[in-house]
Amino acid sequence: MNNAQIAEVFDKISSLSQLKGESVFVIRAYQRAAHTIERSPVELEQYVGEGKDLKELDGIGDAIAKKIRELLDTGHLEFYETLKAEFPPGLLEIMDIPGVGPKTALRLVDELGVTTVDDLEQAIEDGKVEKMPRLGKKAADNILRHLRTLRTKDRRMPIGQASYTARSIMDDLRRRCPTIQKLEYAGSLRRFEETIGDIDLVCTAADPQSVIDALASLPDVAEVLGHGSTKGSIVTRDGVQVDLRVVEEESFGALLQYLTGSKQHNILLRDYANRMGLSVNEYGITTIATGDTETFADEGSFYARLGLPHFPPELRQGTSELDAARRKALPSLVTLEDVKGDLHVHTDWSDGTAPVEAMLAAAAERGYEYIAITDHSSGRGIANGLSDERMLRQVQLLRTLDGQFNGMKVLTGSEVDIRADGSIDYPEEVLKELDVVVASIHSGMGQDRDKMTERIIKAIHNPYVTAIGHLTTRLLGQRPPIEVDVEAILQAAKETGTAMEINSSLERLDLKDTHVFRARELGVPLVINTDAHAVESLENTRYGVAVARRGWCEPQHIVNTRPLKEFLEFIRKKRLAHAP
Ligand code: DGT
Ligand code: CA
Ligand code: CA
Ligand code: ZN
Repeated sequence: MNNAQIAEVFDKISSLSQLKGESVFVIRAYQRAAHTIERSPVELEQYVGEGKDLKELDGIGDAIAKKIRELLDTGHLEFYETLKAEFPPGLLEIMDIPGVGPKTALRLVDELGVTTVDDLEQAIEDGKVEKMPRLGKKAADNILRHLRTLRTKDRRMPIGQASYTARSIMDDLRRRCPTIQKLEYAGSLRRFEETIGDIDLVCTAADPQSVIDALASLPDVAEVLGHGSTKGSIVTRDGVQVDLRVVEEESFGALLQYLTGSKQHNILLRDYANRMGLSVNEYGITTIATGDTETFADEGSFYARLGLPHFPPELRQGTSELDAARRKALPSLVTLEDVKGDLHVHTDWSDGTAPVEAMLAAAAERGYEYIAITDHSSGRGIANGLSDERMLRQVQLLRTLDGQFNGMKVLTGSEVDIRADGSIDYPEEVLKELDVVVASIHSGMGQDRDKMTERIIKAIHNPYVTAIGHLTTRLLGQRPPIEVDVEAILQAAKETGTAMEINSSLERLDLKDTHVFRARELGVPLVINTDAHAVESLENTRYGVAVARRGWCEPQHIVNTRPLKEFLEFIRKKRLAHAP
């Protein structure tokens, strides 16, 4: 079991305990455990495997540690199963809908007699939920919105989950099959789609059968769908399908290309090849006249045979990439190495887990030229946001730390809340001390589209705002995006010289690829930020880079690829033009 799954169990136990009328102490203890586990940068499985004591983790005592071990060993928790059995069927499923708390879920189950998400949808459509006291039309609409997101989540998983599963299966396979040479993921995961239907793996190995056998016998397998000599397919206990193909070294490139897709890209490629008298397939390229098939050990030579460049997987969307290649106009996409700094970083001054110094040291380690520390502003009480006075104290500290880490420039900053009326936290005398101001929405997400758009545009017009953070506030598979007029917002950003953030967190990926594509077309400045709350999360930049690549961005489209001096010019330009 991974941390997310374990955390979910404790989260559910906490909710059910609340319904049972357990003491606040008990409820909080489970909540705290869930929180710790969810945020732990290390998988508990690994932690226990290394012989470490779970009780060293914050909020984990004897009883909870024992439950975690039971979950890790058996995949089940007797205590939880017994607890669940005390409640009506369907309750957990309905509680699972984001925005529906345990008490509301229990009311819906009791008063409406609904036991499935489908029943509930029907009840909302029939107007039954809006008539319930203390719920009403707005709550009913919200539930419906969340419920529909949940539904799409059932079919496809967020890329974060797929990426975690793929990595852990690949590690397992490598451990079990020393004859594996190449092993890569293909499909939508390699193209970096934000949701993934299934995981496709391609590999070469001296002993192909051993790899297929290993896949079928992994501990996490719930069902084996296929088990041949070069192909295998399984479903994990989380319901994730994994397809694996083992292929000869000489054909690896052709198969990887085929399985990377997209289907639409492959179709365009097939038409293109046909016009050259060639046919492309998973085994290679066949000359139609003779029936001879050439094989390709790598993708580069496969594309080269068609007179085409090697398409970065993120561009293989089957849109205009082939036309662009023919016109020799494929972009030189931004890479991880191009990024020179991170402008959205939290520390333990607000809701991050590491001290300022640790975040700075890790950023310097990555070779950054600059970094901005941007803890939460005080409007966000729950995240331990910084009061005016604490903010100014942090500014003092950051100035003394500037240059102390490999000469890296330390910029002062804040992630300020955009309030419901579009104003931002902090008075001018605080704002003017900050080099970087990332303004984000964290509350009041139910505002209607016009009001929300106006609210964000007002923040964009604030001379102190450097960038808008995670524009749509979505959490993939958990929370739908807010409704806004993205086009109008991008226009305002362009006019004012305000950057739009590509938030690299795998949970967010916000802006999303299509927004980035449009922003780039319009000439809106973009920044790639991690929003790191822990040292390890500084790694996430690569995901933001992948989103930028899907939006056809080159380095010049991303402000934080610029060297320090140019970057400082950028962040000061807007302020000088507009600030009093
Ligand atoms: P997914 O799994 O729904 O997130 O998306 P993909 O792109 O990973 O699709 P999947 O797993 O069904 O197939 C993997 C790749 O195999 C796909 O991207 C392209 C290739 N492929 C699958 N079916 C076809 C097909 O009917 N025609 C062509 N040309 N390629 C196909
Ligand atoms: Ca797939
Ligand atoms: Ca597949
Ligand atoms: Zn943040």
